[in-house]
Amino acid sequence: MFADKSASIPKVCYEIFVRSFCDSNGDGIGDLNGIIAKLDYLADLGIEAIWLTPIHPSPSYHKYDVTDYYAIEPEYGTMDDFRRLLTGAHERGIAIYLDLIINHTSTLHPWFREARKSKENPYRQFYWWMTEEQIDHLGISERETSDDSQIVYPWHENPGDDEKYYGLFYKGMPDLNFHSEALREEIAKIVRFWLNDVGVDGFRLDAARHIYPAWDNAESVTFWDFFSKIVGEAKPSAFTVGEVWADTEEVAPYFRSLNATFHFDLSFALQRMLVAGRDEQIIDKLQASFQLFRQFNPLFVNAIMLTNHDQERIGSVVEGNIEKIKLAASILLTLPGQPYLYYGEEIGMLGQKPDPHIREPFLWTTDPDDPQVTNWIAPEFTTPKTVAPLSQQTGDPASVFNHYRSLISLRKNEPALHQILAPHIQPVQLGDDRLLGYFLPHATRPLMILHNLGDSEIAFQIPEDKSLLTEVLFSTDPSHITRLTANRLSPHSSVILAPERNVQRVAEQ
Ligand SMILES: [Ca+2]
Ligand SMILES: [Ca+2]
Repeated sequence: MFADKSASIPKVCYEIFVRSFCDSNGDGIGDLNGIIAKLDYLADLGIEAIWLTPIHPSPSYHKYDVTDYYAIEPEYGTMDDFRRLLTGAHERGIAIYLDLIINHTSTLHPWFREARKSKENPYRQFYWWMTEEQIDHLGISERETSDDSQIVYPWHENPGDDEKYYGLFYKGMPDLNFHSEALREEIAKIVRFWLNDVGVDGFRLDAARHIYPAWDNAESVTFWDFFSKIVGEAKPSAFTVGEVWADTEEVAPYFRSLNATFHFDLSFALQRMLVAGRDEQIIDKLQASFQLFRQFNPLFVNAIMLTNHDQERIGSVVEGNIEKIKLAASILLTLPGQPYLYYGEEIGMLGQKPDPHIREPFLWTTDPDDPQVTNWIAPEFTTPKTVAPLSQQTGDPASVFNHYRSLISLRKNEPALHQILAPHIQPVQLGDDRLLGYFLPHATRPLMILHNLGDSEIAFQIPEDKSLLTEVLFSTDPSHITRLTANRLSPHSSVILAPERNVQRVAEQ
């Protein structure tokens, strides 16, 4: 049931919020040709897969409410542009994942325009409809808010209709009802179109846990079995990564059919840890979640991130502290799994809610009139005054950008660092919760990683069985360049240690 895709699983991925990344035609809106122009940049950074936020026609700026699943949003380009993007990415060994939003459509989608006309309309069954009495009878007129939806009253008025429609996120986004076989067939056609006719490499699956509403939620996991079967039949190599924004326990069953799911619990734990400057047994928690995931799929892919387009940017979480921004990257890029960088993290972009401001324009150069820089929104957090633009960072060995670039390169070259399938990690006890230590067992070359989360220098004691790991592969502490010189780490610094080569050679003889 689980195909071995290890050889082709991208090692480092990158989420692009299309509207903000790069503009190619001077209208201030990021577009597909802008992304094509930056493929060399992404390849040089070491990216092997791009998750594009939605590119289908949609009335909103974020485009998570689709009106046509077969077309490209005109603001972003044409189908020809998209095909050229795909070709260009593939030439550079970069996969393209589409953001597929099938929990809901826009109210302007032709299906809903039809459905709302009458109860007899054949598209009526594509959505959820109930009278006030039915809603009250089932006790579902209100819901508890969740991390991904603040909506309390999910039933919305259709003028002149005694039935209301269900829209979990917003009245402009009616939820689709997958009890409809006709709808399932439409979704299958859409999947085949993008995988086979166009040739994308996979999907990021929006709102995967909400596919069925709370009162029917057991069906949500089962739905993805159906969906994955279609994907597997259309293109066995295609990759799926689900947004299951919930506790690890609720996430685990989705591995039954999806290749990967995003690890939200880890993302928030990393953020808390960086803010507090203290470990919260994060490695033990990771081990426990791996054990849980394995029960549903021995080849689970843990999709890890610091933040995404729905969370405040990591740069702002750590209040713009460059050392902590680098520390965050050092942790993310040394943990097992498949990391997803959110565009701009690699230059230390800042951003706080409301949502548009965690999605501000990428800062390519210092030129205030640089036509590549999008300007659909006036940035409040990421400006040349607060964040060094990329052009300033590329030549600076101490920049956030070069930190990311070196770590990504190391991750891709060290087998212990890019354990994606069947990952192994063990905590290393250092006797101080301001320190985070872990060991990555590996037959080729095991590694030990140490981070000082605190803001003062800390001395530590390395456990006896790890005492031979003294060769420095990477360090942000200037006192440890090639070897671990003393058992001390400077504030917010990290070291990646391997067994010393001489010792390794003796041991092998
Ligand atoms: Ca444009
Ligand atoms: Ca739903």
